[in-house]
Amino acid sequence: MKKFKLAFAMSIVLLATACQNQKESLDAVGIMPLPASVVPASGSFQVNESTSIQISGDGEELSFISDYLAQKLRNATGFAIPVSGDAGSIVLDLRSNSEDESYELEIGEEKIVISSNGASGIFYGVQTLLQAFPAELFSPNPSNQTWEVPAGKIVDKPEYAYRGSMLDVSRHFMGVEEVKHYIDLMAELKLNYLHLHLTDDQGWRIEIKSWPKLTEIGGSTQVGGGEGGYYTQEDYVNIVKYASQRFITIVPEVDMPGHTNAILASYGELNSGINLPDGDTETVTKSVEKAEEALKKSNIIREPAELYTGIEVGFSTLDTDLELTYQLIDDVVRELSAITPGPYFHIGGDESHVTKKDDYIYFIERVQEIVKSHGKTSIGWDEIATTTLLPGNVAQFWAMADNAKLAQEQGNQVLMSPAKKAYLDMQYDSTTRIGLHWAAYIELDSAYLWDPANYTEGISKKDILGVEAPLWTETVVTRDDLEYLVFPRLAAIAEVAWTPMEKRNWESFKKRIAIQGKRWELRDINFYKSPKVDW
Ligand code: TNX
Repeated sequence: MKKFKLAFAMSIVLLATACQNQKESLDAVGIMPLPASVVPASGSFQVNESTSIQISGDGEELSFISDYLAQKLRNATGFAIPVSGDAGSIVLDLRSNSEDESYELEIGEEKIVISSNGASGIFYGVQTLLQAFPAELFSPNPSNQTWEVPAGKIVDKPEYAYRGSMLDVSRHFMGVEEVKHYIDLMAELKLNYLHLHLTDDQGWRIEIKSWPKLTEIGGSTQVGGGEGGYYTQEDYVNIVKYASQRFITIVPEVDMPGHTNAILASYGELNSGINLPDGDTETVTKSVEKAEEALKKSNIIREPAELYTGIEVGFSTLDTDLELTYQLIDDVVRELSAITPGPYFHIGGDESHVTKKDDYIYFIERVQEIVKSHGKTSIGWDEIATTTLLPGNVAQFWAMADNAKLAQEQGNQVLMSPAKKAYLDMQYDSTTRIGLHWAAYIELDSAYLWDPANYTEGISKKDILGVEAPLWTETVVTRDDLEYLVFPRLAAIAEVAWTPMEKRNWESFKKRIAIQGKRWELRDINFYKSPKVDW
């Protein structure tokens, strides 16, 4: 009897070790966003002291990517991981130099090959490979363990061309290091556009050399009255470069003609004196009319507006009849376009509640021409679709389905950021410490369970440029605040934008996001532990 008990105990131990040694399958490692196709094979590849990286193909981009991969592997494993053009067990094979974002990742027992016709494809293949390792690979400290990836083949490409996020650096300013930290985390999710909301009523955050008071005065505060801040053009160039190395294009936004109190506080000569921060829309509109009449009758002396540190919206407007307004815009668009390599310039255009409709139309149409004259394509919040859009310009849907439809009818594409699904500043539920809830409470499953191509009547896949998740920062002060609202929802939005609808599945996402959670945890990312997930 004793013998039998012993044998039984031993077999349990053996079974347990066997289970432990049994490698995960490539389709269970938790790749985020889910690739288009994953075919697991038996066996695994092990990184050890003899592992090296071989690059095949040319260019600065490829050498950046190989260093990026080598650095991550070195940090975690402590191995040397040399990079060369001659030989290596991890091969980065850049076959041509197109814009191709698709890639193949083949993991065999002796060799790993990532191939693509574009450098961005190689970069995404690297992101996928890193996620195929144990989560500890993401720890900043080396750990002593085996570093294995299960064998198999992944063939992958994104569903949408534009996969983005937005940071509102106006309501609360965020320094260059904070933005870079955000870029790092975006890149891991294969996001490729970062929209910077650089100006709003509360603050102007980008140096404009020909209008220095925009930052001197307009950048001097923020929501709650803190000291604010701004990027010098050098800072901005630095961010643009850091992002582009990680295949992220910066989209600068200068919000106008509303959301412009910081401009009007900086240059009194631009202020028609009709911005009144309080009052509901109707009373504000009446005041506008009164003020306009007064302006016409008298030679009113223009005075700077007061700086604004509250969180109301819709009370300010540029003077659309004033030539100096367009001089300012031309200078701003010119200076900012010259340091923005990406194709887009975001002109805002939202919530101009105190701009008369005809003035708004005249203004947006004229500003689109200015942007075009500086070689850029305009994006604007969905309200701009109530004007005549230039071909190729993009309306960013956030609230009004009718506006998205107006853009589509004009033959223009829509960028999908429905506030009820994609707004990262919305609270998870009524107990969330920070955030707003005017559009919805957005739990993780809600952020995941929607289809951009089936969200708005009349807007289908071909009308959609992509998906963007904005973070408005009225209530976001620290890095912890930001991380808490952004993660894990940004991963959900990244998958909405990357993975074809027919492949997406909440149960699968739920399992993979728990693994992603470990990767974040190892770096002290303050993500929200949604009760919908078994973390
Ligand atoms: C609406 S969305 C705004 C922003 C606010 C945001 C808060 C949009 C185009 N305008 O000015 O920050 O709500 O959720």
